[in-house]
Amino acid sequence: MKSVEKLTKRLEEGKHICIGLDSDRNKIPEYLRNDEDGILKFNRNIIESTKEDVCAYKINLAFYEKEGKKGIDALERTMDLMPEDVFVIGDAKRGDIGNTSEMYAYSIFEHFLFDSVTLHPYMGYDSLLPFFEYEDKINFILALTSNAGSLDFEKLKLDSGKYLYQEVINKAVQWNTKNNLGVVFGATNPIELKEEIDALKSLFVLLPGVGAQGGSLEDVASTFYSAGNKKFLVNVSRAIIYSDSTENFASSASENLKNYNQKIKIIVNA
Ligand code: OMP
Repeated sequence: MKSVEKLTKRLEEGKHICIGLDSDRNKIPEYLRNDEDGILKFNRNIIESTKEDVCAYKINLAFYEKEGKKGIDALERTMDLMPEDVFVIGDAKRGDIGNTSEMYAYSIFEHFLFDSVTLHPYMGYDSLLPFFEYEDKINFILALTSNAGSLDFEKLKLDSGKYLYQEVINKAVQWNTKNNLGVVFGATNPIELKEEIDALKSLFVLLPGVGAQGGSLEDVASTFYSAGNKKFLVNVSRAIIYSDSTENFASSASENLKNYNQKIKIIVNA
C-alpha cells in the first residue's frame, strides 16, 4: 500500500490522532526500565493496543539515537512491528546541502522505511529536494512550531509584511508539484491556524502540541472541519503513551486514544 493511500484512508475514516512514540527509558513503566528490550516491548504493547484507531505513528529519532546502538536496534525492530496499513512518520527534522540530504533521505525512506519525514526549511529548496523526489512519501516542513522559541525566527516580519512562517507555507504550496508535501503547525497556535486555514488547503498538516503542551484538539478539529478539510494529523505523545505507569499502560493508551477520537466525532457531527 502506498504511503499516501495509508494516510488518506485513515483520515477519511475520521482518524486524525498520530501517536508519538517518544519512548524514554526513564518514563516507561518501571518494570520495563532495566529490561534490555524495554523500549521495544513498550512500543509493541502500545502499537498492539492502538493500531486500529490511530491515524499514524510518529517516531522521534532523538529518543532512539540517545540510546546508541541499542536505540537504533529498538527503532528498527519497532519499524518491523508496524502494521502494513499504518502511516509512520520519521520525526528527524532534516535539511542540509543537497548531497548530504540525499543520504538523509535514503536513510529515512530506504533504510528505515518511514512513510514520511519532518524537515527544517532553513537551508532552502535544494536542501529539501532529495526528500521531495520520493514521490510516494509525505514530507512535513516546519512552518509554525508549538514552542515558545517560534517567536525568534518563525514570527519575524518580512518586507512583504508577512511572517516568515507564512512565507514557508507559501513556498510549500508552490513546491508541492507532486502532491507529497505537508507542513508542521503547532496546535498551540489556534488563532494563526484559523488565519492560515485557506492557505493550507493543498497540504497535509501535522499538528503537535495537544496534551502535554496544552494545545486544544477541539480548536484544531473544528477549524479544519469547518473549512471542509480532513487533511490534518494531530500528534499526541506523552499524554497518550505515559498516561499510566503500571502494567496497564497499553490499555490506558488505547482508552485515551478512543477519548480523543470521540472528541473529534462530536465536532464532526455537530
Ligand atoms: P508531546 O508534547 O509529548 O505530545 O510531544 C510532541 C512531539 O512533537 C515531540 O516529538 C516533538 O519533538 C514534536 N514537535 C513538537 O512538539 N512541536 C513542533 O512544533 C514540532 C514537532 C514535530 O515536528 O513533530
